[in-house]
Amino acid sequence: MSKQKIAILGAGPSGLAQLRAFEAARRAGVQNLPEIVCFEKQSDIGGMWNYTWRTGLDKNGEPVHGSMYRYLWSNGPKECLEFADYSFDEHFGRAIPSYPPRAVLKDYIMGRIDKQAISKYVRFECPVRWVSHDDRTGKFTVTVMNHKTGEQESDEFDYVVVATGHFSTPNMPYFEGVEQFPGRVLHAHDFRDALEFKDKNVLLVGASYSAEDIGSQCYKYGAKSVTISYRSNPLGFDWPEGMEERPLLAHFDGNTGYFADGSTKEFDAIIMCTGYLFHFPFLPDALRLKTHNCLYPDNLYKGIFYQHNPKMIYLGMQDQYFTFNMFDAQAWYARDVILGKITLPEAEERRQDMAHWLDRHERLGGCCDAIDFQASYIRDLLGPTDYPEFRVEDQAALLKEWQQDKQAGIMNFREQCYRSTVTGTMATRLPASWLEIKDDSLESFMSLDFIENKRFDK
Ligand code: FAD
Ligand code: NA7
Repeated sequence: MSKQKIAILGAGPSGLAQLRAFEAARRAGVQNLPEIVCFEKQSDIGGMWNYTWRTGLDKNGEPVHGSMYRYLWSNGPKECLEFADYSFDEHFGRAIPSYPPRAVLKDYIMGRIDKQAISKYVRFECPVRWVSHDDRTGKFTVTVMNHKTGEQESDEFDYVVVATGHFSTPNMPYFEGVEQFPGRVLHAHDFRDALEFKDKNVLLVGASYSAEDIGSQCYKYGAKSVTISYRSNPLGFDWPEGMEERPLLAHFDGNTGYFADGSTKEFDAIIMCTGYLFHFPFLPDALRLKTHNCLYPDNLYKGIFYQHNPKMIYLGMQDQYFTFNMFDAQAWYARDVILGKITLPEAEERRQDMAHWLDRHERLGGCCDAIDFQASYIRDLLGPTDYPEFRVEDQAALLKEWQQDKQAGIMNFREQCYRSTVTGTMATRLPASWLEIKDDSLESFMSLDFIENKRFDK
């Protein structure tokens, strides 16, 4: 029998999790592993965690994937994204604080990957152009643009794993008068450096993670004022002086914004923190996941297998409280289905399973409920695979503490410390406040004198 072939689209944390899952099987002595090709648009692995100064198009004329910005620090405790098979202790050799900057987290993600071992699977600068499925042969054809050779290439595969992320294509609303606004209007996707907004009156539209974090960044790096405009609910934090929330923007007149409560304010810049579109321009209707950002997209059995063609596998398509270890749980499960260790039930049974989760999803109350929901989703995946235990329910408890810590102080929650559920190590403390530490490079962060946390255990 010829070897099965798998295409992994994207080498961010989700695609890397899939590569790692097969690598773990290889190390465990599993024979006849499938042939794997991972197609990556960028010239390196790491996905969203690759900071790029570019906006718009990349050097090959492809849409820039990156939405991360300078000075970005983890927005949740690192203890809730720790890989179960590669701890922070193993990587850094000592305890570090719970909220590292982007470069530190990227270093950790990269540390698990044996670059030499995986480089033989990853084809860089190869954006996927199209995927089709032949119902007669049961095979997929994946067509990519190989920017290194300047040629388009096609190959056949038995499975396709879509790991292209979903925080890259801006959802950009229109507000009347915005075309006459005299200052800069950008989406969070194109935000790079908070210093650009020093001494400026900045308006952020949207009331979720991007608004909260970009707003805090702008405050930290000297914006004159930060106004966050919400559509449904305010973020509701106790903002420092100079930051405020207002209801939805109605329209602009020149540089004046008019809000739903009748209030007005003048602005120098507008940042649309209005979320992202699920965008798969390389997929035909029959294979394409259609959803908005939520914890349980419909038509994905186990949150992974596309109902209409379960050999079409999606990783990381959920809204995320959990990230890296959830992608791992998904990748290990997908691997075991591909290897035939787990048998997928028939379509009707898959539909019933999804209906159960969708019903629970529909009835979710607040964020604690949502955290428990995602934890039990992960627990459901962990059961049948050999992914190491990481006490996901204890991590859910930490995520609830994180929520409370943010309520207690949106500008200093990153000074809190949590205990690893993987190693039991207590995080060290930052030697100064988050607002004071402005250099976020790996070298600078790792040279800080972290404070041992023997007595302080939340
Ligand atoms: P991505 O990281 O987006 O990777 C997808 C990969 O697919 C990319 O390498 C991309 O180049 C590639 N790709 C896309 N299209 C194609 C194509 N057509 N062909 C080939 N390759 C393609 N998570 C946290 O845990 N903590 C945080 O603090 C945090 N902060 C965040 C801040 C921002 C601003 C954003 C946008 C996200 C943040 N996240 C955070 C979530 C983050 O998205 C995940 O941590 C993680 O990067 C998702 O991994 P992924 O592999 O699913 O997607
Ligand atoms: P999210 O979490 O999807 O949130 C999008 C926000 O944008 C949300 O508050 C929406 O309001 C708001 N929104 C969307 N459309 C509009 C319009 N038309 N007008 C006003 N407000 C709007 O995206 P984020 O970018 O914050 O976070 C995504 C990831 O990036 C996250 O994982 C982070 O780690 C970084 P709603 O509440 O729906 O009314």
